[in-house]
Amino acid sequence: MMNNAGPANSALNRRMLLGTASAAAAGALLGGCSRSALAAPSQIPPATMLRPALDSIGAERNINFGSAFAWARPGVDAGSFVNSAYAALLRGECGMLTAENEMKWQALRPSPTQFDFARFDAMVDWAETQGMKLRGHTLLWHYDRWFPDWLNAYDYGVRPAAEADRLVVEHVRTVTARYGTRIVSYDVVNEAVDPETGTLRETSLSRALGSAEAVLDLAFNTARAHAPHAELVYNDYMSWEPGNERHQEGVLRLLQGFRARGTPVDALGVQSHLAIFESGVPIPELVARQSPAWRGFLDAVVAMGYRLVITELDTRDRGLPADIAIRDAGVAAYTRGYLDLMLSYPQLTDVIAWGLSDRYGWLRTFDPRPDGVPTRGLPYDTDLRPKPMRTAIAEAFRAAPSRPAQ
Ligand code: 9MR
Repeated sequence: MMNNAGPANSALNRRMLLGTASAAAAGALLGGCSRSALAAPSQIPPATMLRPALDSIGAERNINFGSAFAWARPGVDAGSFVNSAYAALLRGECGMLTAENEMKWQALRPSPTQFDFARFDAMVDWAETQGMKLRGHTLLWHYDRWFPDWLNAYDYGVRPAAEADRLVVEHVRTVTARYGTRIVSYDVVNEAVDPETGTLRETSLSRALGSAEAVLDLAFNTARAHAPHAELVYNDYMSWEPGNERHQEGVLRLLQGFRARGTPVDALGVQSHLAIFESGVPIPELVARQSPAWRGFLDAVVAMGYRLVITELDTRDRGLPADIAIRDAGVAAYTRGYLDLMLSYPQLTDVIAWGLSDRYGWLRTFDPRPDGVPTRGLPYDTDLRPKPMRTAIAEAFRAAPSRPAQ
């Protein structure tokens, strides 16, 4: 269904993209993006495609596979449909996509009174022309570090609670109404729990409205009212590595609170930014060591009736030696151990990687290895050649118990 109910201020002529979606057409629309950032895609060799696709392998067990995709970033060519080699890889492997950044407030809300849907519209259109489902990330990243500057400095006036309510409702309603059933699942709230303390983060919105719980509940209730078809997800990065205990406890408390207050939350988004921090420990030992506590956490989540979604899978390799063969084997084994555990839960049906190629992942810049060699945390290398991590995902899907069709 097409739903253009939102503000009609898109700078793009949507019909230019619908049906054509060519790299040239999309590239011509990049506006503010650096032109030099777009020069590189022509140098990328075509992807080495394996068959069957990961999404098809998953489909045999009723598991969907997908990836984040992004608009061009300064200094990095586009991990996106504007790059035809990468677009072919996304199309070839995925049944579902998430825009990595372009649905965030920072992207959609240049000011309190404006929405700018140009880029995200183009991405939604492209995904749709490729027959791929879309997840929406995120209606509210409840963390002031990632608020637009204007929202951190916002003057809520003489009735702050009413104004905060108005802002949240306006945002969630406008986005969900604009895309209608074109978006099947939303990370309604992202990263509301402080990992150090396990308590909820405060922001200008929570201070104005009275509590963080009130802001999160409002976002979910508004999403349910305006996107009744969609799966509503609380998404966070508590992970299975040691050191995440406070974070996990905080997420469990939040999920219990949602249930106690009747907040409409369907699933926990387990981001799954995995990390091999320790060196010299055999991977099977790491997996065995981390599994029991992680199962305890997941058991508690599903016991409350939540489904699970892997929303942002990648694997940091800083604990492994630089040698590529050793590193790739370690990343694959670690990812496989994790997926085997996760897929033993029938409540998990969607596995989304945070990008398909090491060429584009956020890990390139977020946490460089001490030895300076580029990280290799995604299923394809920088030249779009499949790595052992791709095989690990395929084998985990093949070994997974089948789950009910959604
Ligand atoms: O990968 C994203 C990176 O390109 C952005 O600069 C960053 C800030 O918007 O967000 C990254 O994605 C994050 C996601 O939105 C939420 N979970 C953690 C992801 C990695 O930081």
